[in-house]
Amino acid sequence: KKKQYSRLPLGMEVENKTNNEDNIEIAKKQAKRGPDFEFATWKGLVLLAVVGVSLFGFFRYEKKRLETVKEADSNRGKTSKGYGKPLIGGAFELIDTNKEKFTQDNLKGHWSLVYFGFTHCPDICPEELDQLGEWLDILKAKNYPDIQSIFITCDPNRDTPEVIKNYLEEFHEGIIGLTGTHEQVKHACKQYRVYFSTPKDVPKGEDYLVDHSIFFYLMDPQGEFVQALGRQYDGEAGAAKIMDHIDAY
Ligand SMILES: [Cu+2]
Repeated sequence: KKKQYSRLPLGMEVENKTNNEDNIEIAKKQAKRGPDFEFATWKGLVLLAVVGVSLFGFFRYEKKRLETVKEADSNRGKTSKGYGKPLIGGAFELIDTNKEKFTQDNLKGHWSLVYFGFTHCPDICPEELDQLGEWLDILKAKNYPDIQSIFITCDPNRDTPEVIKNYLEEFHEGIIGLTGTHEQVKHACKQYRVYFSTPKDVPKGEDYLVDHSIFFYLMDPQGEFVQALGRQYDGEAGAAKIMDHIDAY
């Protein structure tokens, strides 16, 4: 004889119920519990949907996070085979606009954006520094931690601490300006793979060209390079990229 399982609540034991009275008993219980069962099922489905959507959201977030981590690692030159020397960044020693020493160690404990430029730059540096200000405002509006933004001159002959200080007053507040001797600046540029062609000894008043790269170098709170943000990250794309890295860190 076939047992009727189809309308029995889940988990209910029927294996040893053979006599008719028991079957009737079960049917009664079943009739009593029926609506509960349906309600439970409905609740279960809602719960399942909620869990499903949450998991989907979580995995999507996690996937994006892992992609961002992977991107940072590959930017650093870190491969699956191990940890190579980062291609960008490293020790440097410069002075800020208060003539205080500023080194690689000052990058630690904050996210930083490092930019190389020079105050005589006719248009690119002002545009880029405005761009930096826009990013800083977006991040602040979204309650991200303060980013330490650093302007390193590629023109130490002309860009003394005073000159840089006056220059940076035109831009977003809090930008740290750095300079140093010709050798110190040359070394810092080398560490960041920034092309440095500024002549060393130029008679006062004589004009010369200064080359520099148009990248913001995003450094993590350990002072390690994360990503170079070039022109393709203008506007909100750059702010979004920075926030992705902070979220993924
Ligand atoms: Cu410039």
